[in-house]
Amino acid sequence: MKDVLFGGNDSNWTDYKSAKIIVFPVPYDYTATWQKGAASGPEAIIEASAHVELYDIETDTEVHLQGIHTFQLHHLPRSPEDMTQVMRQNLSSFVKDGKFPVMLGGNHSITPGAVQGIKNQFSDLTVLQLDAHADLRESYNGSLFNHACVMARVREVCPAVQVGIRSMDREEFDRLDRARVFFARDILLEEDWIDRVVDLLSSHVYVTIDLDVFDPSVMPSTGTPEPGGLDWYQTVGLLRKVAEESHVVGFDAVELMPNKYNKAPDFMAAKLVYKFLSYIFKKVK
Ligand SMILES: [Mn+2]
Repeated sequence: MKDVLFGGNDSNWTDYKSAKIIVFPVPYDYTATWQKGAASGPEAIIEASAHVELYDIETDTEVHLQGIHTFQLHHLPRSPEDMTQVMRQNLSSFVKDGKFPVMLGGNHSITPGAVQGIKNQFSDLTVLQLDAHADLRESYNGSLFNHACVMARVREVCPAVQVGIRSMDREEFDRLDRARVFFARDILLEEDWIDRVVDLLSSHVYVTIDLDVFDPSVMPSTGTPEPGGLDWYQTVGLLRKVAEESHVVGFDAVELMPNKYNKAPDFMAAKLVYKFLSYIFKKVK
């Protein structure tokens, strides 16, 4: 991966020590089941981020002034088990150092290790998952850490709330905690869904955003695009409320599979990351 920095050259990128926000690109996709290509997701998001306006109208803030450090990992192991350990160790030191971590995937299998590392510091953690898929398979393709098992592993660490779900197999359906799942179809029909999601969260929250939670008409660049997804304002509406009502301690945006002929989804992913940071740090000012 090229040495590029989130937010582009004009943003207040800094060294690790003075930054409050750590952007951590994790170009991992060895466990992809259908289309490969998520490994180039982080670079595409960072490249697009240089074109996102640094001023956010809605919050009237410039969150980059908190200091953003783009952390470069020099060796990413191939096996999902070893990668999970690398995520756990790095995330644990980020939060110990008082940093706010943002992981850019790569495929979804980077999340359990991140959650394990953060849980060391925040014992009452809840994970909020935005995703088309339940990801509750016990194991897949011989691994407990395949992207299809992400939420099965997360739920061994802490409680989770699942939003935007619209695809799973029967075995996963039996494993759902129905009181903590918001199907995409129900979201379209219910007005109070955001409040009900927020009510289920604890005070410390980690958010994992699988970009396939969006409808493929607005986010076509994912490995497994599922019709019937969320739109931009539904998604940022939820993120805004979560940032206001809970203490978000980190998040990831995963599964971008860039298409060189359509850069709009890359820009959307970069804008989503910057927008969520603007909501989270609005309180800090
Ligand atoms: Mn998914």
